[in-house]
Amino acid sequence: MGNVVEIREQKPYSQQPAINPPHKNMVWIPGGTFLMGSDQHYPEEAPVHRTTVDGFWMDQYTVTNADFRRFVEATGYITIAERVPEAAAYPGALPHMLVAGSVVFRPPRHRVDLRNHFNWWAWVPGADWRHPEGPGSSLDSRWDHPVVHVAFQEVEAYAKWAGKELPTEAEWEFAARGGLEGAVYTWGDEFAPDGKMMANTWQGEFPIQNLLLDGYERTSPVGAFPHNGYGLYDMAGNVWEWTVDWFQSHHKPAGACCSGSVKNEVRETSYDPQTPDIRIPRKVLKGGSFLCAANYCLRYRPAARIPQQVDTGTCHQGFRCIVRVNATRDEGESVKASSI
Ligand SMILES: [Ca+2]
Ligand SMILES: [Cu+2]
Repeated sequence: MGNVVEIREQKPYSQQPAINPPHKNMVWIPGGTFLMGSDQHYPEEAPVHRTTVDGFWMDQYTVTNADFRRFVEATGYITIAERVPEAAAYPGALPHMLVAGSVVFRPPRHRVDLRNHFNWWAWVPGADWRHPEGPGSSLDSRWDHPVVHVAFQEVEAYAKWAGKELPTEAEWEFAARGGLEGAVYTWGDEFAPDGKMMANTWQGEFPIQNLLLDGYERTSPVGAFPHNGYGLYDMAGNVWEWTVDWFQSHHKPAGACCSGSVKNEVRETSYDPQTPDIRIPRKVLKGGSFLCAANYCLRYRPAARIPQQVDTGTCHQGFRCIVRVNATRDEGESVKASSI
């Protein structure tokens, strides 16, 4: 056994000082044991439990429209929102739903029943990552905003293309907490310290009154708000972020206010109880979005989580990537060993 291996065993990667980011705009998340979840908010976040994650590198920013354009230009990738759904895959779907499109937030003019999310979510033909609010909208002033309307498979494809991976829910939450044990928000326990807005959320009465105290009605440029203790931006608000974990809950998700799963709602109501195998699995989204408001969905917190069907992107869902060191550990060791 060579010296190199012995040194590695004495000093695990997660405790090593981080010096060489594998890509630009990535920071080292040291890993450790932390209190995951919350007992003070929504039932799906409970119970608080100790969780341990290894160290890893994480994108400081969510993937932007400019980043995603580079991926699409290099690979020719066509997202789910840009494809016409196959009728066979959506039995019972109305013909007008079988067009390329995605789910967009449309603020109602009057106070509405908060129990019915169709009051503000609309299936919009032609909505996709290049047209966040549908035909007529564009990315002209939004190349530095998070890409949205991305379903899980394109997020996975992007990560692979970039030589990165997607975080687990535990890795994401550990990183979001920025070293603050048990704090409500990624920056502490007070929503707006000294009146300062720390994230792009919704201020006012959702969904009819947006006071715009943070300056943004929809997405904001990545990095527009202060970073957390690990140098990560937008770990609260702006857009929900995909993780690789399948959603599980001991409780029925309370409303799933922000999931915006209009298209899949159609599929669910068309389910034949005899064929449960056509159900669409759901992953955990983290971080909350510009649509999260205290009166309805206080989810711009690291413990918050909602389920989302893997085939569905919306106007307030994006992602960021990580790089795990153990994935390259063996390679690094053999390189090191052979150079001795
Ligand atoms: Ca806002
Ligand atoms: Cu929300």
